[in-house]
Amino acid sequence: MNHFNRSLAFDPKSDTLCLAPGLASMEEAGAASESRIEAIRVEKLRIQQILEVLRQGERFLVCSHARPDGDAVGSMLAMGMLLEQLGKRADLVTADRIPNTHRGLPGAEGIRTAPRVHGSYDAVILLECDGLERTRLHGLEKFLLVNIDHHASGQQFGHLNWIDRDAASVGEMVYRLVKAAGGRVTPEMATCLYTTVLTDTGGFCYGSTQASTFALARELVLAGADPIRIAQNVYFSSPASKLLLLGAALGNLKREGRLAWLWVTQQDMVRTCAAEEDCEGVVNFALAVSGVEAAVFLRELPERRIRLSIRSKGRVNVAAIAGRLGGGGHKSAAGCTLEGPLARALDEILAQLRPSVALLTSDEG
Ligand SMILES: [Mn+2]
Repeated sequence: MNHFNRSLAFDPKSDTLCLAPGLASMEEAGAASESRIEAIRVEKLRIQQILEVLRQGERFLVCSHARPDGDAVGSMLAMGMLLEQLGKRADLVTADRIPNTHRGLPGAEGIRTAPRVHGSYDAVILLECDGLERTRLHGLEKFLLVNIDHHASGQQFGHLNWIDRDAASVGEMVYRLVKAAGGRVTPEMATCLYTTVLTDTGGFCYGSTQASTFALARELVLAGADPIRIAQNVYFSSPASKLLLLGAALGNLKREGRLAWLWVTQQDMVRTCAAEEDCEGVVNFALAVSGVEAAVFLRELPERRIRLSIRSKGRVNVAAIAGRLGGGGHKSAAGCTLEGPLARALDEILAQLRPSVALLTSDEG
């Protein structure tokens, strides 16, 4: 039995009572329940429309954002496997190489890295992109675009758009697509999809972690994903350069009330022989400080611009803040790129964050 399919498990009465205890009146409860029913209706429609595109076409391009993370790589691979099961041809392309951590995923060797897309496709499946430019791939504009995303900053930029901001990962959405298509979740596919959930929830710590996330994890483990091997691969397989870089960043840790930040210079990157992917997760060490509600990791890029990773424990909407600075992301995990030098970028982000944390009342949370 599939414990995960939310539309099958949906019961309007129990849903209203369990998920919306703070509602003031029956009218509000009714409205919440109606919007939920509407959301499920739209999702069913989107899934059917996407499956129709997949069934009608022959050749597909599957891509995700530049600097691909676990969700990008895992959901691309699973989508490729679904297309293969449907008897279709799928090319998997990203602008940047697959990080070491995820290079061992089943089928990862088949992902091509290229700045431009050639060839003809019946559709392009874009996973985890809140805009075409996130792919940093050229040549996509002319194709039929299918956009599958779960970012708070998700945009209706495709011809077909399926955006579920409550999904723990885009991999979770691909899983729903596989089930709706009557596809088989193979051990290889389960491994890829479990990786998307584990990495996008930071090990079931944040993001959209909820009961259905564990139901999905359970389904994937039953389908053959090995949770211990995947966790070891994600958390205990770091190159030494990553930990040396973390040391440099921790040496720069600063705290101001509910804010904390740390940074690395380009010189730190060179000295520790760190790659871009070694910066992944560094920001969480600033967020780990007790009482801190929002944290920033700043990294000086080779051309002096500054890359920012912004995180919150859930009470500060960092997607909105990143959005104002030209970036985007999720409510509690977002990013943007600012002009240097480092001190100027730090001033700019602190000017945005200070009023947000000042709004938090001390008795809350
Ligand atoms: Mn994601």
